[in-house]
Amino acid sequence: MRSYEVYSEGDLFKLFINEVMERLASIAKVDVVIVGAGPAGLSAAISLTEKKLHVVVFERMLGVGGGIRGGGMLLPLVLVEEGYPRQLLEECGVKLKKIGEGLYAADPTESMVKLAAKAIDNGTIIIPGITVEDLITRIDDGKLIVKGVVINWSPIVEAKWHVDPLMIESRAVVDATGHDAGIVRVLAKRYPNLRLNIPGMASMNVWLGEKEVVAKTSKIVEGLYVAGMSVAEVYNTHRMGPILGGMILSGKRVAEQILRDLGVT
Ligand code: 48F
Repeated sequence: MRSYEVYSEGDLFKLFINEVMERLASIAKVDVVIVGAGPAGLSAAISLTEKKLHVVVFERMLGVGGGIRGGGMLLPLVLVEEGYPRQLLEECGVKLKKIGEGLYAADPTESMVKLAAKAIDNGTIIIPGITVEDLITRIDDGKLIVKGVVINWSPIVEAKWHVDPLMIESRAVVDATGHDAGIVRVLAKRYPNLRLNIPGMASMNVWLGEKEVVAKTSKIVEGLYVAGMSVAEVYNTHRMGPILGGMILSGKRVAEQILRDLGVT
């Protein structure tokens, strides 16, 4: 008999529950919650954990990679530009093929799982199957501050069951929900006085869109930041198709803003 075969099914249940409770308790209060495990969220997680911040990523689906998983029109390829995006993917061990001046091709699944692996190796906790459905907020001296997120199991949210959620405190929250811009939308709904207008993205203009999404990556209110395609939705910047550079740079930029605001050097 192998050593582990001494454990009955009930013993395994108890070991499982004790361990998972310990893990979940460790994320009750974190430095940064990132909503969405697409390229922007994963890039932000990598930069933040390089500075040793305690980061959790909640992902609604079961897998990582967001919209990139489908490549372009379900054809398994993604494009990557020269500079930091190429450098980061190479650091993660992603195989890149030069297909034009300053332009590389990569496998979408490989790119996403290796970005996720680097984020995890740096200390990021990624939890799939959880939907962030609301925010924790406070008003301090008349100023709205986001203090964390409200979470529920995605199948519960999908089924529209009324099950009360649970809460995670954080010093910063990043809306990296892609085309949903779901967290900024929740804020707009909860606080109509903010008059947050979310127009949606503008039509395709690849190179302009790639620049805009980085330039507009920003803080929405104290404690809440937006990165990746959520930026395009919130600020009506242009869409860009299956290309990774803007997403990776937007994730890096939001991390730099958070580090500055939290006073981390
Ligand atoms: O959509 P997604 O990949 O967003 P991104 O990181 O990258 C956009 C690119 O995929 C692609 C592009 C533009 O040309 O390159 O469009 O900005 O990843 C967003 C992730 O967030 C999850 C969603 O399942 C996806 O994996 N998500 C969305 N809403 C929630 C969420 C939510 N409320 N709670 C948890 N996860």
